[in-house]
Amino acid sequence: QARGFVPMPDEGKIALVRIPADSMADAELTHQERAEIDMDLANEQWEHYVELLERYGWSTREVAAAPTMADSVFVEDHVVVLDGVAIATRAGVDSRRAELPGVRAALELEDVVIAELDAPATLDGGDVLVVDDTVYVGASSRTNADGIRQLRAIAGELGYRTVAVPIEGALHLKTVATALPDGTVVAWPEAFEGALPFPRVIAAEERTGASILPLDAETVAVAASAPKTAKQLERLGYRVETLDVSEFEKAEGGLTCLSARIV
Ligand code: CIR
Repeated sequence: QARGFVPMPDEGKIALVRIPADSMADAELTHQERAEIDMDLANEQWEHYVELLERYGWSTREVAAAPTMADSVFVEDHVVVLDGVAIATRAGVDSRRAELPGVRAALELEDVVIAELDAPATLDGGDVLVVDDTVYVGASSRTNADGIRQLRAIAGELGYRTVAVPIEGALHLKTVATALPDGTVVAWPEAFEGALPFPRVIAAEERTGASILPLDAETVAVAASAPKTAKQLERLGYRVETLDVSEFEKAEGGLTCLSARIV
């Protein structure tokens, strides 16, 4: 029995965030060339991001700053939440594993059950997209077969089915596919081998437009780098908030990875 789409309640939404590291210029890069990051601008963009979440009813919780951990702003990669169970992941690059204890400490303050993935599993939260009762997991350079197997076991106990999705030329599944509040997936088809696995899907007009962040049942945040996709989603009837995340895009991150939405 599919659980069907339940609109996000406006009360009680919690998102973990972590202030950008001063060392973000040293962020991991996989598919991109290094470009100079303006840290003042990055901090300003991050403040706007947090303000927007709060404007749409999210309570934000700050994970303790980690100034020497270049990628620590991308909290989403360390936790996958399914039905009140927060699964602490095991990051796909060694350089990012030290980010987890801070995220875990923040999770322990919340009303969630904590589960974890064990070695040799690797999985980044950016690879996990939940739509209705299906967990799509990117089989990326960060998420290995054991990570998918362990996630499938936990998700199965909670009543979800898990679908592994090979992706190419993109860091994470959610770099190239995210879901609108009604469960329709917005995707960048070129990053997928063969047919897209999602039952309801539209193609984003720009690549960065495939990484959207639902704010409430009527509103989505879209990166300022994807103006055509913003228009496309407005035509579908959504209110669109655009956010400039240029400095995070230089670190190969996008809108979703800047927070972990845990409730
Ligand atoms: C990394 O390579 O891990 C970071 N530079 C970017 C992580 C982006 N995370 C995400 O999209 N969930």
